[in-house]
Amino acid sequence: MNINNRINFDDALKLYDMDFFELGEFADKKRQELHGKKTYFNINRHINPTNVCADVCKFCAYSATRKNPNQYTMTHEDIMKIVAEVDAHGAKEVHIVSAHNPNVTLDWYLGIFKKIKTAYPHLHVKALTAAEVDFLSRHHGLSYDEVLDLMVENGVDSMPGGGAEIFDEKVRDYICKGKVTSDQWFEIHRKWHERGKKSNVTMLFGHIESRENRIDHMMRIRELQDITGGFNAFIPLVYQTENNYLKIEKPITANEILKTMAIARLVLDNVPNLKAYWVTSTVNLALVAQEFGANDLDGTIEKESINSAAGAKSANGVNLEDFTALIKNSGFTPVERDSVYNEIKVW
Ligand code: V47
Repeated sequence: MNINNRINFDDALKLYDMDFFELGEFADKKRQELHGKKTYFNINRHINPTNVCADVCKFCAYSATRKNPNQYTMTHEDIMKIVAEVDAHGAKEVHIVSAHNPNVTLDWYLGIFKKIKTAYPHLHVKALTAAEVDFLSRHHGLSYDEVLDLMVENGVDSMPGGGAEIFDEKVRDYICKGKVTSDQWFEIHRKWHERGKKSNVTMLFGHIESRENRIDHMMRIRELQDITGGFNAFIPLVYQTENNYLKIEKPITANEILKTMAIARLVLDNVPNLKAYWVTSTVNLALVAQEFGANDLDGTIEKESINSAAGAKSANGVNLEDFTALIKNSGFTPVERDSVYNEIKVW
């Protein structure tokens, strides 16, 4: 196999039947060609300001309108208090993602970014998934362009990759009917990239989707990336099974997760970074994923509410010293990066 040749749908699917370790070696070769032994991470904090949601995604355990009776909506003051703490801890990025709350104003969603950027201009604001952009557009009668312009004006630096779930329309309809469609998700990211901005793209896998659905998901990403080059990282999110309405027969195996990572590294030849998001894969598997194509482990996170609501052990993040030691002890070089992958420090 020549890892520099573009892989088509059928060949990508066949990679699942390849010898596990041979596949890993191919992905590792590609990873080393791009990043050597460097594993990137950043010092960041996830803030999830409200869990009140107008949408009803079956996989979500975070939304207060489903099984979670504990509704909350932070005030701007609450959020600014958290930002002050995380800035004092040396975080470089705040990753702000909310549910789709119909009870708050547009200024509640957008004005907070301006407040953060005014008080902490050095902090990178990664905020609003395409699903939130679509919700704000529908709820406030604005076009996508108008919402995206307001994001830029208020200081959003980059967009996270959430809300992508699985792009196949049939599966998407089953797991999250009514929220942003696949075409709309891509339209929003295309428009964001056209503004000279970067974003990420996720894939929620390990539930009812097929291998074909995963490859199709990757192909659609590769297609837009050929046009805009705006995606920084691909982030496969392993489905967490607790406290939600999407029941599955068997949880996905570590073997299948690592194969999917490796295939993503090979298929997404135009997306520079593959993130093993330790929150959903566990830290241990994320460390192994470094040998299956992953070159980024996200960050220390500090607090996280969306995935931990569904069973992930990420509610309180990880300690920086432990995190970098684990990367080193697994044979890789921990490199602290900023949100757009400039290197800050080799640990
Ligand atoms: O879009 C919801 C997912 C996402 C579950 O861009 C679940 O750097 C697993 O997008 N099991 C939000 N996943 C998180 C996200 C993200 C995370 C880290 C980094 C970046 C980035 C983006 O969490 C949602 C949804 O796909 N999610 N429920 C669940 N039960």
